[in-house]
Amino acid sequence: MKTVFSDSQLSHAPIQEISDGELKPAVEIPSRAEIVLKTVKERQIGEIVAPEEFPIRPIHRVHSPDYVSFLEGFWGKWTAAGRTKEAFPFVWPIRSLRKDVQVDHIDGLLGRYSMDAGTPVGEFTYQAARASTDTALTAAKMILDGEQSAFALCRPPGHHAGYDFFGGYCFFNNAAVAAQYLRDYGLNRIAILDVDYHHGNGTQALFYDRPDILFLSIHADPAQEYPYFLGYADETGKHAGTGFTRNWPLPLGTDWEGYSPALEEACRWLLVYKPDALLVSLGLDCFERDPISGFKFKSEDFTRLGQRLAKVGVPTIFLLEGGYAVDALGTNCLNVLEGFEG
Ligand code: SP5
Ligand code: ZN
Repeated sequence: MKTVFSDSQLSHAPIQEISDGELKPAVEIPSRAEIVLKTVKERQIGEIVAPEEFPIRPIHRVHSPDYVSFLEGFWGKWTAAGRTKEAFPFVWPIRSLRKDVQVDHIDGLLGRYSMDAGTPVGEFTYQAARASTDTALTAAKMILDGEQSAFALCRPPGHHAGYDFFGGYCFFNNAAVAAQYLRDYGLNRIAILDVDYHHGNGTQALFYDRPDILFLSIHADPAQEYPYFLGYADETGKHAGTGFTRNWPLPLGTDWEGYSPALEEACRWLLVYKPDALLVSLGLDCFERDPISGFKFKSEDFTRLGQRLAKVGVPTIFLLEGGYAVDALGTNCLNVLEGFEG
């Protein structure tokens, strides 16, 4: 299968992040993409192509124009306020505060358009996020042109980003933008299977009331893990989308044996739904040595995952999401892709 990637996705280079009551070295870093790219070359799974540059329209089909403008203009406003380093939001318009005021202060805007304080925003974040989404869209176009599979080496990741917010290291929801693009260009039913360790709250929320984009997610129980406020088993969609979202929250410590029954169920839903295309939100953070996660996948288990997905037998786009054990990330990612190719 072909891999899509652009060097400008490396320009977003966070230094630190806030977690566990500390400022720690950032984990969503450029070397993640570099090691995956290096392993793609070593294992020779196919050609590596640069993404096409898409206009803003496919992003506006999923994200609010004011949110997109905020990200685009962010660095100018931030530096005009005298700030020189990467930004973190720290105040949010929750519940009893006002949501109807138009804040203009950059600190207010950061809170207005974010879900957490763990996602640094820097000088090149917008540019890198656009390139990451271009990568996803280029892979989608390959499927429309008749390819059976494609690998979108997306970075920054996307699945936590929602209609008008960033968070969880995500800015534009690459999988969601690609799914909507496939709908807009002729496919009728799209399925998204999210196997990142964390629940894909952004993707779920974007399509929660729609039957044309099935969202399935297997992840750490949000009662015990980020993002805490979405991803429970009783979330199954609403209105016309009722029954078109499914979640399999699993306990910390889950290994392949504990995981595969959920994967089997998810694959059965895919067989029933018969999508025209499958998008896999491919996090590799279920790995046993992932520094921020609590599942117990071994590198071989990622091969099994790819093999199982191949049996679904649908044109498939893999989109990179999380995974922070950088030394093993190339191996684990390519194990999925090679398992899929057989
Ligand atoms: C795309 C993706 O995988 N985003 C994940 C964002 C998770 N951010 C919260 C990190 C919290 C880390 N807590 C680690 C506790 C381990 N001791
Ligand atoms: Zn994750």
